[in-house]
Amino acid sequence: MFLSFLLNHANIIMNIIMEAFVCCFPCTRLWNRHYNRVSGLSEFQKHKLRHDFETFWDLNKTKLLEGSDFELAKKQISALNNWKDTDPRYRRMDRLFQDLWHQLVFNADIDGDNKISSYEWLKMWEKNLDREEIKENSDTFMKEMKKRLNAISIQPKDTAGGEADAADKMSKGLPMWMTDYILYKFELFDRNNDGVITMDEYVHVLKDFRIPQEQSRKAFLKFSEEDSRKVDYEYFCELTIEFYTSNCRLSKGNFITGQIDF
Ligand SMILES: [Ca+2]
Ligand SMILES: [Ca+2]
Repeated sequence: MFLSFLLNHANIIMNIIMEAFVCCFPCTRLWNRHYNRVSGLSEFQKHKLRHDFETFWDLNKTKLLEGSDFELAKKQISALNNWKDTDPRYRRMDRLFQDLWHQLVFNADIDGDNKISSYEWLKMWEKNLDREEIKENSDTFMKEMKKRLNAISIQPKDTAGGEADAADKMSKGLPMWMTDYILYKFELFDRNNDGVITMDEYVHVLKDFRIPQEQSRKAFLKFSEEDSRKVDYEYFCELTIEFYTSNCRLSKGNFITGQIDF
């Protein structure tokens, strides 16, 4: 009888014991916080998000995201693209980075040290991808995405008039600031500003983020279906949203950051 009670309530009992242990030994709180507490994301999702954090965000490789990473990003990206500070794309990047940094600190900086650790980054995504959170945000997110699609100056040539449909087809569940971030990433890759990302453009940009050319070529071939599918803004949005939201290893969006092994 007693054994049966223990078996039926094993989870609850373990949680009570763990909580009591953490109260008695505060150092275990730290251990839990850093290694064991992002349970809302799969190991696969964490792996993808850590790669994104290390490759595209923590540019000075301090394992922390700070204001200085954005300053470095601005320098690196404007040099890569020859964007002068009068270029609308530079101005948009500048505004975006300021906004991104404030949003990240507001949403992710749990310990208030004005730095985002990879743990805090994962916790933010765990919250973003929470089903209730998705439900609340999705309508507003889609409205913003449509606005970006309508306002963008580099309209995909073959999809005139299909902007609203394009937004409707997209997955949901991303924070609002991602609408600007996705446009910025597209403009970063689309070096000749013709509305399509080619393999050469993609490989060239990722080389600047220390991704080996052979690897980024393989990644491009995967998400472009052996270079048979045009990577225009609509498809890029689809892939990027898939990268952040999908828990399926077969999703083509998994490869959009140049990672091929998971
Ligand atoms: Ca850093
Ligand atoms: Ca922090």
